[in-house]
Amino acid sequence: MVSSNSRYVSNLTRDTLALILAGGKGSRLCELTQNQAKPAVHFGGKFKVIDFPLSNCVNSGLRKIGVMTQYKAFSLIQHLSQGWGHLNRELGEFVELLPASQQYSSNWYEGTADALYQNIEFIREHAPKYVVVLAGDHIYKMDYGDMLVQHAESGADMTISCIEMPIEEAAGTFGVMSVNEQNRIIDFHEKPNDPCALKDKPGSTLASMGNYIFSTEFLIECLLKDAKNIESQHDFGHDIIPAAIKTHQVQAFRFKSEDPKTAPYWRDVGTLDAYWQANIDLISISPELNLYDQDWPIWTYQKQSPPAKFVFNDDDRRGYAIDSSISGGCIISGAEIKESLLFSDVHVRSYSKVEQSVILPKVDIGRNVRIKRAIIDAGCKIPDGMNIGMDRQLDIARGFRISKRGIVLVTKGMLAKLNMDA
Ligand code: ADQ
Ligand code: ADP
Repeated sequence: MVSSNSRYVSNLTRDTLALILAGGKGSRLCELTQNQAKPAVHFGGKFKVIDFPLSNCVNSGLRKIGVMTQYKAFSLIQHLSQGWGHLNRELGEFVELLPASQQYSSNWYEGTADALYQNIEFIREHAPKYVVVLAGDHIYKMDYGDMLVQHAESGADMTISCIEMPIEEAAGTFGVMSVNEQNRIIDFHEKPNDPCALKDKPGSTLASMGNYIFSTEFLIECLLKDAKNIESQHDFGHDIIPAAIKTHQVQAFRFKSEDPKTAPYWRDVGTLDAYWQANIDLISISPELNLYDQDWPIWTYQKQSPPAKFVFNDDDRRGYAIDSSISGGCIISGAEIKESLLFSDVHVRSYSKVEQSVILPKVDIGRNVRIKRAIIDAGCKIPDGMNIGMDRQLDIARGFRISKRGIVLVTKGMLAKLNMDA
C-alpha cells in the first residue's frame, strides 16, 4: 500500500515513460489550426495547449517524456525546443521530440497506435516498467501518480482515465465504456451515437479522456499484433482497446476533482465555441481552472515582454480593463476592455471597446473599433472603425467565420482577403 512505503509513488513515476500524442489536426478549430496542430494553439493568455499535459507530467514526477508530432508541427516543435528543453538529462529527465517523418518506417503516423508502433525502439531503449500515453490537446490539471498507483495496485495490463459526462455530450465525440464493480472495463465503444448509461446515473456515461497507462510488455505485444492486422485503423479507441478488454485486465481510472463537491475540470477545446468559452471562463471570479495555483504550476515558454500598460489619452479618455486578463507587452490606450482575455503584445487604441473576446498575441486594434464575442487570431491588424461581432450579416459578408453559438473568428488571412477585395 502507498502509506507503507514513502517512495512508492516516486518509484512508480521514475520507472515510467510518458508519450504525448500531439499529431492531430483539430480540424473543428477551423482556421486556428490552419497552420499549426491543435496542441500548439494558444490558450489562457500565455500558454499553449500542450503545456497542460506536459506540466501535468512534470508536476506528477514523470520526467521522461516523448512528444509525437505530425500535422503542421513547426510552431509546436519551436515551442517545445524553446520552452521544454531544460529538463536535466543527467538526472534522466528529458522532453524528446518524435516527429513522424523521421521514424524508421519513414511513413506518416497512420493512427495513434501506429505513432507508438513507429517509436517502439524508443520505448525499448528506455525500458520503462510502465508507459503513460497522453492526448496532447486537453486542458486540465491531473496528477498521473494517482492513476499509476491504481494501475500498479490493481494488477491491470492497461488503465484508461475516464470522466463522467452527460450522455448527449459524449455521443459521437468520445469513447465510452461500461465497468463492473471493481472498475474493470467490460465494454468499450469508440464514439458511439448512443452511449451506454451509468447504472446509478441514467443521464450520464463514462467517457474516455484518451489517456492510457500500459505495462510496457503488454503495450509492445498490442502494438506488434496491431501492426500486422491489415484491417486495423491502428487507433487506440477503434482497435487496441476493444481487442484488449476481451483478453486482458483493462481498468478504468475515474478522474475526480480534489474537492469531492465539484466536478473535475477537463476540457477538450476542440471547437471554436469550446475554445472561446474555456478561455473566457478563466476570467470568472473563482474559475474552475485556477492558473494561479502555486501547487500545480503550468509551465510554458514565453518571450520576455514589458508589463501591460494602461494609458490616459490626450483627450483624458482612460485606457482600462475590467473583469479581464491582460498579458505582458499589452498597451491599452484610451480604450475599454471588458470580460476579455488579451494575450501578449496586444495594442488597443483610443475610443475602442473590446468585450467578451479572446485576443491572441500581437494583435493591433486601431481607433474606434468595437469587438464583441470574438476570437481575434494572432498578428491581426484591425483597421480603425471596424466593428466585429455587432452585425452578423456584415461579419459573414466580410468572410469572417461565425461559430454555432455566434462567436466570430477573425484571422490574418481573412483580413488580407478583405483588403484585396476592397
Ligand atoms: P480523439 O481525440 O478523437 O479521441 P484522435 O483524433 O485520434 O482521437 O486524437 C487523440 C490524440 O492523438 C490527440 O492528442 C491527437 O493530437 C493525437 N493524434 C491523432 N492522430 C495522431 C497521429 N497520427 N500521430 C500522432 N498523434 C496523433 C480520443 C480517443 C477517444 C477519447 C478521446 C478523448 O480515441 O476514445 O474519448 O480521445 O478526447
Ligand atoms: P491612441 O493615441 O489611439 O490611443 P497610440 O498608439 O498613439 O494610440 O498610443 C497612445 C499611447 O500609448 C502613447 O502615448 C504611449 O504612451 C503608449 N504607447 C503606444 N505605443 C507604444 C510603444 N510602442 N511603447 C510604449 N508605449 C506606447
